[in-house]
Amino acid sequence: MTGADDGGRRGDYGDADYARLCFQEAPQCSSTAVGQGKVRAAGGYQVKILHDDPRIELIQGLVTPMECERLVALARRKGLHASTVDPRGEGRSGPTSLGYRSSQTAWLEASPEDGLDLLASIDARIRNATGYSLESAEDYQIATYKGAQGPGGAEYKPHVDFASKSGTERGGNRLATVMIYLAAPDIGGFTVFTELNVSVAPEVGSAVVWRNLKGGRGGAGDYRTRHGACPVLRGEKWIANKWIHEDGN
Ligand SMILES: O=C(O)CCC(=O)C(=O)O
Repeated sequence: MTGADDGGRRGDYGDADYARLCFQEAPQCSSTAVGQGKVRAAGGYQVKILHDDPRIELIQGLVTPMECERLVALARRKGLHASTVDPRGEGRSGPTSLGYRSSQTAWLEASPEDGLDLLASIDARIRNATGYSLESAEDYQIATYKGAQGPGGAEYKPHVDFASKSGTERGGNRLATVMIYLAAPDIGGFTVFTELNVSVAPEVGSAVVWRNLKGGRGGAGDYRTRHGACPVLRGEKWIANKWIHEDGN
């Protein structure tokens, strides 16, 4: 599935928890300092449990630094465009950024030109580490955020990843999100879960994973998973999103 918009779901502006997590607490904490500090092994990876319910996990070293660089190069080659979102959260109807998502994105399709060998290999690792089927997953969305001091650093304000209306998504709703950090900025760019008081420092090659629907397939959207990407203040941040849908899971 390819599209100009990412189906991202609108959040609120002027969010106090977002600001607090991004600007007051984030500089002191990182994925190693937040959460309950529990670790488990899955599919040969070390998985840090950042939050229990809903479960937010960090799969460490899912992708090597060289592979991260290759994904960035593939996205540059494909061409990056201003990120867009679905204003109503009803499907993939964009395109607009509505002033709350200021990253740039490219979609890598399962084709040799887009690095099929690498994408298929990462698919297999995600399957092993999470147990999810990727049968109805979307293509990899690569996104980049450019840094700037003060206002202007690219960000993605708080939102949820699921669609508010069921039945509007091909393959069902977005059951789970796997978000891989491909490049970490010098300052800023934490991923913050505003309802859970969790902030995650970008760690190259690691992936944050969470389930968007309560109880899994057929469940209602879990608004506790509301999250945002804090402004990047210096340097550049790159991520790869893999949205796993309900069908096959
Ligand atoms: O970049 C991040 O840390 C979060 C990205 C995100 O929430 C999204 O792309 O939906």
